[in-house]
Amino acid sequence: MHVTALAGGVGGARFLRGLLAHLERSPELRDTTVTVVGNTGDDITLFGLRVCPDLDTVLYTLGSAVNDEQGWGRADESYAVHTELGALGVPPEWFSLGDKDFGTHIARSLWLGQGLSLSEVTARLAQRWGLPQRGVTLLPMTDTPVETHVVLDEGAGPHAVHFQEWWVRLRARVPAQRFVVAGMDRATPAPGVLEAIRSADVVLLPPSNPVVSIGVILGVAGIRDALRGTRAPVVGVSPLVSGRPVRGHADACLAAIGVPATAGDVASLYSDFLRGWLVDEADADTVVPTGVTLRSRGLLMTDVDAAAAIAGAALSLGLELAGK
Ligand code: FO1
Repeated sequence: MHVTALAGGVGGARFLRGLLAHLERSPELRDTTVTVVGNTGDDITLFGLRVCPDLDTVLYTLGSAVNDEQGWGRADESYAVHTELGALGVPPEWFSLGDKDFGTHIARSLWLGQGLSLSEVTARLAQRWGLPQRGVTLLPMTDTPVETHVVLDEGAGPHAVHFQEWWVRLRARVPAQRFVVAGMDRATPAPGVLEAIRSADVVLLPPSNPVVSIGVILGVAGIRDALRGTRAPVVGVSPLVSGRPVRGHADACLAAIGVPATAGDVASLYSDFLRGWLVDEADADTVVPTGVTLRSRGLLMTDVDAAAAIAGAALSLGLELAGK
């Protein structure tokens, strides 16, 4: 069996870690392969290095190397380079890159500079973290450099900042007017992305941010059409519980696009291809688009076991909808 998942940052990575745990614990599912299509809208160039936070969060989480408390970056990390850059007055001081994490960005930037595509670089990094051995292929949504920018209207009037500046420095507290993904007009899906969606048995949408993670992936030409056309049921997991994001600032992102922060309204964003929607038991009475099968259960990914149960429930719903 083959499962394809579209993933953003921490929520996506934790869900995928749960999915792998579920597959590895279920004898009948053990041969399942998983393709992850990762968001690259969060990418940023800092100190001349290309940083891909969402891809790295998936790599480190599946490679058992993530800082579990913060959900991103490496465990047992030190910050000597970051501190030295601060002493030198080299901005930005608000974005912390650890020393081990710097290694990833140096290798990635070196390989990109040698002419490798982001897909090829990501495959090398995935090897480092043992993903292929676990049946996982991690693909960036596109090899074209893209960056999400956030249009704000504060102080000097409308101006745009990089997504990371809004998310990390401003903590999404300044209302976003809109999101603009620079480079998206030229972006084409990375090799294998459309095939992975078209040939999947089930497509999963983890509880990732519906606007700046899943929404950005859906903006790459051809991906939305592939989801509409695939024979695989597309099943999603709500990133909201009782109208609040489990983590992150999905509510602020939904406000910017004028969508109410409810589990049902997030499902409506996917109504042209969604077949199944898993919500928290607190949202069991939410209204979903016609034709979407709604299921409810606890959705807090408090540990790997909880995430495995949630991923297992999403996969079971997909298999049921596929008649398998
Ligand atoms: N998030 C923060 O809140 N503060 C940081 O300093 C920070 C640094 C960072 C470095 C590498 C990386 O891969 C992720 C990092 N994140 C940081 C997380 C990141 O900003 C976001 O959580 C994602 O981009 C949203 O999916």
